[in-house]
Amino acid sequence: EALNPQEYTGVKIEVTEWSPEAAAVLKDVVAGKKVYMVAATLRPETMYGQTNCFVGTSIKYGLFPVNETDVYLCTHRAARNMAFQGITTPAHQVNQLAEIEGSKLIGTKVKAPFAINPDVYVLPMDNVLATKGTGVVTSVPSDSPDDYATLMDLKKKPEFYKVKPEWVAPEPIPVLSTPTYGEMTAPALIQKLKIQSQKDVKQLAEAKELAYKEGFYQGTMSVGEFKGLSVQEAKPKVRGKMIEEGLAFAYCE
Ligand code: A2H
Repeated sequence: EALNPQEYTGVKIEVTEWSPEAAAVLKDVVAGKKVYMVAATLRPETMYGQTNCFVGTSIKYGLFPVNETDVYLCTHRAARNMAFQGITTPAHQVNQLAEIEGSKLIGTKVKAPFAINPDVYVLPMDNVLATKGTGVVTSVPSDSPDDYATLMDLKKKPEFYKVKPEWVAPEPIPVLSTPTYGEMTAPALIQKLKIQSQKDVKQLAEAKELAYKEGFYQGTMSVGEFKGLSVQEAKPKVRGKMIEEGLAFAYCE
């Protein structure tokens, strides 16, 4: 991977109401500031279909000032990369305001930019890697098999995962349509490959590959400003709009 840098879109998901556990740790530290959870995605064109924001419960997240008014929430590793990419100021400096465990963020209310239903919650996902992206994953269950499998688990066992049922979206939101799977690529593949839960990592890797190829090469947008355009054409356009509106930025690693 070191030889093949990945360009992500860092999506700014604004915190609108902390969970009680997060408020206890962070409220004073970020008083008067805007805090954004930053999710790294390779599929910016799917952001219309966000239904929640995932964190790893045992991952440690930091809060990092971007400028006078804004603060980013992500892993320290990602903040360091951002400081070296000129995303945060002063350049090359990582100034961590506070640290919080992912488990305490569960139930925090956030605003997902460009989402058709923007008011969503922070929920737990088992397979979030602390060593990739920002450690924050925005969930698009219509097009990401991992996201859909996790959503199924949370719906089936809310108590086990310590989430309130009302935090979990009842259904994925259609974003694009493909000839093979229609408007629900991820759910169709989950069914086809008989995936039971997020623990079926091997089949999920296969589903992810199939969903990505079908969506990218055969998909047509079914919602948003670029409705009717191919996914290939829409992808840079949606990304560009999000960046122009200050809702996202380029992030590499
Ligand atoms: B993608 P790659 Cl709709 N741990 O965004 C686990 N997964 C992570 C992560 C982390 N720390 N950081 C990012 N990701 C996910 C959207 C999406 C994504 C769709 C379909 C497929 C898809 C909505 N979730 O990814 O290993 C993020 O989920 C499959 C390629 O760098 C990010 O894009 O290739 C993707 O994995 C980056 O994975």
